[in-house]
Amino acid sequence: MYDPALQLKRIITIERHILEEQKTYPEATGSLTSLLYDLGLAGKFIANNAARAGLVEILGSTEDYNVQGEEVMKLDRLANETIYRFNDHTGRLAVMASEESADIIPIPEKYPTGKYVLLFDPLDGSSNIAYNTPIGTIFSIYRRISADGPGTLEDCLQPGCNLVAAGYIIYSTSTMMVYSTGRGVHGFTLDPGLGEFLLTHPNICFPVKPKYYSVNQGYEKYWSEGIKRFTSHLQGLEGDEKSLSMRYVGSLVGDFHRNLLSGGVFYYPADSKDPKKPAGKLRLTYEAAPLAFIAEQAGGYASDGARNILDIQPESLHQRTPLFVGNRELVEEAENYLRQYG
Ligand code: AFP
Repeated sequence: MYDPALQLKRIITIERHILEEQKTYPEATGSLTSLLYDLGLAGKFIANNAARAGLVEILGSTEDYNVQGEEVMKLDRLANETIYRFNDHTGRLAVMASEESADIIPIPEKYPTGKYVLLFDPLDGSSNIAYNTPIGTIFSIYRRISADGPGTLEDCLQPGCNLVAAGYIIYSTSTMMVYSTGRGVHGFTLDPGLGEFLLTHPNICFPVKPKYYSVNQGYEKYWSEGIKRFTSHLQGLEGDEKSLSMRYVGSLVGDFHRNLLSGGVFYYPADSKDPKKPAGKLRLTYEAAPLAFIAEQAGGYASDGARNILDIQPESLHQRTPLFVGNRELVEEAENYLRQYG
């Protein structure tokens, strides 16, 4: 029988969840809690605009190029601006860095600085905007290294193992925010009627039996022998193993999220396609490290093919890295193939 009291008891908003997590850290000041909440708010704002993109004609190119030389879509700019504006004045951050900006983003002098550092990819997978396929925002939160005053480049160039929290917001059939503060991975679905993120996926772990592998197989001719053999292995062509299904959206958040829930491995290896990008396309700080943190918290693993992504000390803000992420045993198999065949 429908029991409204029981129904209401089951509803856990993201605010309540974050606050309850905060209680487990007696020394917490509430700053991280508010920062995560503000990121959720920015996510709602971006989701709202993404859903109306076609209608309000904000979809389309700004005919501008970002620091990666990629075309900047209008929605990218809006997402970038949204995250910056929601966080520049709160006194929680020392500095920010965005995939869309060449340099670190200082906190305006008129506002106080705080103890955290925010790195973000405002709208990952933006070449998918025009096709109604999933896109996402990825964020990373570190503690500042510098003592006080304006944050520095060094604050932003920390290895993933220093992450305090990381997460993503996926804009798709529904909008979801998935985050971890190092105590498991939790997913919240936006209820569009309430305008609230509600806990729908507590304690997400990679299923033991993986279902999918995700890679842009169109680039096979640019791959090393090790990547080719690893892929044949996943296809069940080496020996009499079962094959995995292949799924690739071309939007990292979409591909990662699906594999997190279904089990599998995503990889964007180093290839010989573009001599200017020998380490592949993905960025260590904005994409690989935060997803590696989520993956580890969900029982998985992320590697650049030879070492744990979380151990890599970034040397520059927009550094690229090969990325293998998903079920631990699949990523370790990738490492073995690369070790053996290069
Ligand atoms: P865009 O933001 O330009 O769409 O790039 C998305 C992305 O950085 C990442 O989300 C995808 O996994 C990857 O690139 C797809 O790259 P390919 O189109 O080369 O497969």
